Order: sequence, then structure tokens, then C-alpha cells
Amino acid sequence: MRPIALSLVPLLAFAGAAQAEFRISVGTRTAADLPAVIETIAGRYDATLRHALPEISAASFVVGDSRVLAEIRADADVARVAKWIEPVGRCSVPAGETPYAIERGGGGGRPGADYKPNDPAYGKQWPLPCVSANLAWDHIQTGDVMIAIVDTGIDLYHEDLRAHLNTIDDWDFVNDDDFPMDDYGHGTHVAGIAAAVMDNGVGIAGAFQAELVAVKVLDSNGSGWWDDVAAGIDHAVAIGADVINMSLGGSSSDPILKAACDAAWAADVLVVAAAGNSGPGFFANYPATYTSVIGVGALGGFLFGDCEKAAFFSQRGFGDDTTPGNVEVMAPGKFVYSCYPNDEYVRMDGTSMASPHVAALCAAYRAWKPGWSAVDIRHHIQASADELGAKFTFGYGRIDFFPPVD
Ligand SMILES: [Ca+2]
Ligand SMILES: [Ca+2]
Ligand SMILES: [Ca+2]
Repeated sequence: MRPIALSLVPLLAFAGAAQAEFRISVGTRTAADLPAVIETIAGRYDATLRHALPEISAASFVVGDSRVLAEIRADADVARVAKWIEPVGRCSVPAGETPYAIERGGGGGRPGADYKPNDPAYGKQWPLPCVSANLAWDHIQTGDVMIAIVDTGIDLYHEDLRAHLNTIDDWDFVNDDDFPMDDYGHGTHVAGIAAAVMDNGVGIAGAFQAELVAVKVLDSNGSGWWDDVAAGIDHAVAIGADVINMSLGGSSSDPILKAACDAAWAADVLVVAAAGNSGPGFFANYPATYTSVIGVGALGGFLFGDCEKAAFFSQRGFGDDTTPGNVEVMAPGKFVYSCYPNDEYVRMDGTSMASPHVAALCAAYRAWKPGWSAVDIRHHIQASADELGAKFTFGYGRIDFFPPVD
């Protein structure tokens, strides 16, 4: 395995084999129907149970191929109680999100006697004054709030994250273990934006000082399966997460993903997702488009971190809690400076970087107004957003951390 040239071919062959894996999900009419269906499918079709999710009356399996799917669909014992029997799709981090180090600024934000943290790279974080997070810090910086980062994992040892990490309740749904280490880099960057440790004299300041829990659902290439994402959402709800951030997406809906998102929202959890990076010609990335999910577009213009203009890559299409669509609010997603594995810091561009600003705002409201429901918080975020233009592009507008008052 050591010589790189020799290992390339087997690695590629293995990657090809992994892609050929075939998964299905089955939703049942009631949770009580689920155990018998699992037993039937596992017993009759040589299927390997991947996830049993009684909270959403669903399960997923690895099966031989699409012919097995047809056989299961034709099985009367399964079909009688099934709401759906579908192949599971793939998802990934949005396209084009690669780290870089060039120094390019951007600006915006309001003047004021705002809070000044001691983190050395705070001056590189144009997004924070853009959404007035620094003004909100005069009033509230932290609270007993948990944000689940459903992503590629988090660097569990990062100097500017580890003090906020809940490593008891975290989980790796790719490798099926209790150590959701980030082997790609994306989730670490996303986590830092939301809640890197502020005022520790190190690195950056997260937008809100919340507990972070890593829920790894994307692999070392930034790709994953929707049933693993659904299991991750289900897990986040079970451990008491207040907010779920999904800086990931796919172009087609998936019933097990939708069931998990809808169940989280129904359980009073705020679910936030990236709108996608395929540009203004595209809308309806999943899960951002679901009404149970707050879809987030990116601000930043083309060349600079422009606080008023949509980033050129940001997908479009208005949506909220009653209207399907992916852009509910906007947050900065260009030249975003944040944590990267091995105590590094990089800039990245993407709606993935916009989404955790909104997750942090949701967490801030959870701390500021503990009596508010997720619906209350979502509606307040919509109503207090700064309008920037057409709803189809900007949704309700740019999120505003200040004033977080009613
Ligand atoms: Ca752990
Ligand atoms: Ca810091
Ligand atoms: Ca939506």
C-alpha cells in the first residue's frame, strides 16, 4: 500500500466499488409496522439493515442491486404497510468549496460601540459586522445551546473548537463509530463559523458561543448517502440539539431525508441548510427547499465580500415554512475565514459558509428567548432580516443579529 503510484489503481477500483453500492429506504405507515418489515426485508432479500429509525417510521438497507428493489416492492407483506420503497440517493458538500489563503477583505456592518473580542484573526471576519453579530455580543454571547454540525465531522482537537465540542453525544455515521473526526476539512470550517471559541486569544470568533456536536455523514471526499444524513438528523434530535446545520445538499428529493427534516422541525428543532453553489440558474437544492428547513443563500458579490450583493454562485428561489424553495434568508458566504484541521485557518466560499451564520443566529435566539418555539424564532429571523432586493434572490434578506429583541 505504501508506494503511491502502486496504490492508485486499487484505490480507484475500490472507489468504483463503493459507488456501486445500492441502498433502499422503506417508510412504514406506523412505527409499529417497522420491525416486521425490517425482518421481512433482511430475511427474504439478503439485505443488510443500515438504519432503523422508528421516530420517522423508516429504515434503510444495503441490497444487491435495483432488481432486489423491484422484488421488495412486489412483496405483498412489505407493500401492504409501506409508505414508500425507494432507492437512496447521494449528496455532497456544495460544489466548488475549496480552501485558500489569499487576503481579500470586504466590508459592511453598522457602526457602534460594539464588542471587541481578543481573537487575533477577528479583523479578517468581515461576515460578523456584516450581520451585526458584534453588536449583539454587547447583550448576549453564549447560552446553554447545542448546534449539531451534520457534515464531514469536526477536527476534534482543533485549538479554537475543542472547548465547545460535545464529544460524548457525537457520532460518525460514515464509519459507524463514536469518533467523528473530520477527514475532509469542510465540517471544521463550518463549525468554526458558527461557534469557534471567542476571547481565548486564539484564532477567530464564532458568531455565537454554543456547544458544538459533530455528526459525521459525509466521507473523506465530502460525499454521502441520504439515509446516513437522515440518521444523523434523527440522532441530533435525540441528543437534544437546538439547531441542526446542514451545509450539504443534493439535486433530488429523498423520502427518508424529508421525513427526518420534517420530524426535526416538528420536534421544535431549527433546521438550517445551504441553498447550493450552482448559481442563479438553479433552485431547489435538497434539503434546503423543504418547508421544514431554513434555506440559506450567500452574500458576497463577485470579487469582494460585499455585504449587500448575492454571491455569484448562490442558488435562487424563495421558500419559507409554508412555501417550498431554497432561499429563505441570506448570510455572508464569500472570503469566509474559519478553522481548518490541524489548527489551521483558511478562507472558503460557498453557501456552506453562509448557513452556519444562520445556525448561530438560531442558537442566539434559543439562548436569548428560551420560551420561544422554533416557529417563533424562525418567524422573528424572517421579520428582522434586512431586505436587499427581490425575494426570489434574497428571500427575506440578510440576517440581522441585532437587536435580538421583540
Ligand atoms: Ca465521541
Ligand atoms: Ca478564538
Ligand atoms: Ca426551505
